Amino acid sequence: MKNYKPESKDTWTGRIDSYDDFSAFRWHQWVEEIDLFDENIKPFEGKFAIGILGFESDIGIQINKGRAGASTAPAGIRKSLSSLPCNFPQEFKIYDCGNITTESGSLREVQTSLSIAVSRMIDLNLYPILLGGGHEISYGHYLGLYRKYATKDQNVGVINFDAHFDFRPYDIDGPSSGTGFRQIYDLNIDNGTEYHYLPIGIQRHSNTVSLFNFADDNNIPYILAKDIRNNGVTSTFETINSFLRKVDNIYLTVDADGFSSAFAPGVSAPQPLGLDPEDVITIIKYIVNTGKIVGFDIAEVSPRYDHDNTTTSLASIIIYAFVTEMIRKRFEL
Ligand SMILES: [Mn+2]
Repeated sequence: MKNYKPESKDTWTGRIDSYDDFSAFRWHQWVEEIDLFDENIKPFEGKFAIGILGFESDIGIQINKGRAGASTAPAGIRKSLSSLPCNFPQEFKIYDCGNITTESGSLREVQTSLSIAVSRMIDLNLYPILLGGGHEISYGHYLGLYRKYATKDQNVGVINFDAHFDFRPYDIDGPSSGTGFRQIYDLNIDNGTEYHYLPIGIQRHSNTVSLFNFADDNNIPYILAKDIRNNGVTSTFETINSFLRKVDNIYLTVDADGFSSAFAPGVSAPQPLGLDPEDVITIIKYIVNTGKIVGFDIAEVSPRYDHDNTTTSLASIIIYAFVTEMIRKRFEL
């Protein structure tokens, strides 16, 4: 497939405490690389497996006039994931499904490739965990989920941890990393399906008045980072609950610039203020327990601006928290 390459077999490496005691295993000992488009692959038949897919793209960030660097994040985040403990039942499997690259084609073509890969993962019964790449990952990821889950009476809502709304119009510069949720809006409007979007961690100083007006005019709820800071994480549950009641399926995305740069220095657009990772993990676990999340990703990590792997490490911990809670729910632990 265009813009797709499986991950090489020597990526997942690290310390080995034991070759046969599973309780001493780390993720790198449990990950299996697969070629998503190998015709001999059969759908996973066990209880729960995730598929990890990297999105090695800076294109959307460049169109958005941001600083490139996120295309190396999938490699950086995989490295951090490698050493995580295998804190799960052995029935749980992790497949590395490779990467979407930007070798040929425009952003739209790359997003199409991404959406095909996501749909293929769902056909193979692999739960999508995607590693961005710029936030242009969202339109491709969503499109792949939408194709599989959106029907006349099933919608696919979006929850986005982000300092930015990322729903700017794209009639002047075309789609970018800052327009994904407007493209998702248009996709739903064009198909007569419901649009549900909840951004969490919005900063007043990082979005124009026009974007707040767009949210208000379209009844799009949002949670400001400062409201979580001032009123505590439980103060968000009312807004989140009312959103959760309206959505059948959820695409969950985390933009690393939703966090303060104290926690996430290695991002495309650093934020002096921002969310505390502990609060984000609390909210993520809360949403996981609805059982409605159908795909998860983390975007905008930029290793070239990182300090001592702080941000790739944070990304891996967010993924670990998400996956661990998913496993707890799926295996009823
Ligand atoms: Mn974003």
